[in-house]
Amino acid sequence: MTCDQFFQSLWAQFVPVTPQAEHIHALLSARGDHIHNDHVAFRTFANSPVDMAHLVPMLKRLGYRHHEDYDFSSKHLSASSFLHAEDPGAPKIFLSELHDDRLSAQNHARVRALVAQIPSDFVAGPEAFFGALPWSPPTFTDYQALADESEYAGWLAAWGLRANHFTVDVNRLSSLSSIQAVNAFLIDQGFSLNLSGGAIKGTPADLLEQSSTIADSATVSFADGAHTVPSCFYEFALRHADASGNLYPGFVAANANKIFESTDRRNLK
Ligand code: OOG
Ligand code: NI
Repeated sequence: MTCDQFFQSLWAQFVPVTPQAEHIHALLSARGDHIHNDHVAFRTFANSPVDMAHLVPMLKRLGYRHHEDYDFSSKHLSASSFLHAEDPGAPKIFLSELHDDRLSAQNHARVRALVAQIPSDFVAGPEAFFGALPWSPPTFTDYQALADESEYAGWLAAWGLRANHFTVDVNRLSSLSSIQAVNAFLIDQGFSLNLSGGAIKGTPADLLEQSSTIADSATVSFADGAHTVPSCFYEFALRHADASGNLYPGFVAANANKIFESTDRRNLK
């Protein structure tokens, strides 16, 4: 699988549960813009057959190398970023994992019951990121109990490994040149922004300014019936040049900490 095919497949799984993404694309295209993807993000469970240690070799196979690590202790998450080793224009990848052993005993047990179902060879290729749920769907009660303590845990139990957002590379837009302008455009078009920590995450001094929409909602088949829950969202990133004139390639933990909340149920439209 080539890197292009990988992102095409991710997009094909993302759009049906994130109709706003196609809508935003159409609106920007109509203004003459070409959309480039800055990055995608994946979520997973630590200490499992789908943990970062199992997934990173698949990213390497696609040509990626590890860049940096990030820590989100209040959310019991850790994460790493990956850059393409040869193609600086390729999308970046943000991969995080939940340390469920730091949740309550009940929710730790709920996660372990899901993890126990994952075939040991589930991660055999980059297809592992294509949204096939590695466990049977949880009950809605378990989903809610997980999400009450960790929105991330609930989301991951329901959705599995898939691109939870794509990101418009604002540096490469021609019709909008600041995050302020992007946000004004989105609000004008009726989209809801994730306002956690403010509509704009980061400053020029951080070398990365970001904003994101509130996730769409979609119907998930839980073990005991279908329910509408937050699905996936869209992000916008403007990168600034560092002292040597290179665009900052990493992520900013304080920004990311707020972007995670784009899929919180309290924001459900
Ligand atoms: C990832 C949140 C972090 C960024 O650009 O900092 C992020 C997630 O929601 O899984 O996307
Ligand atoms: Ni992101």
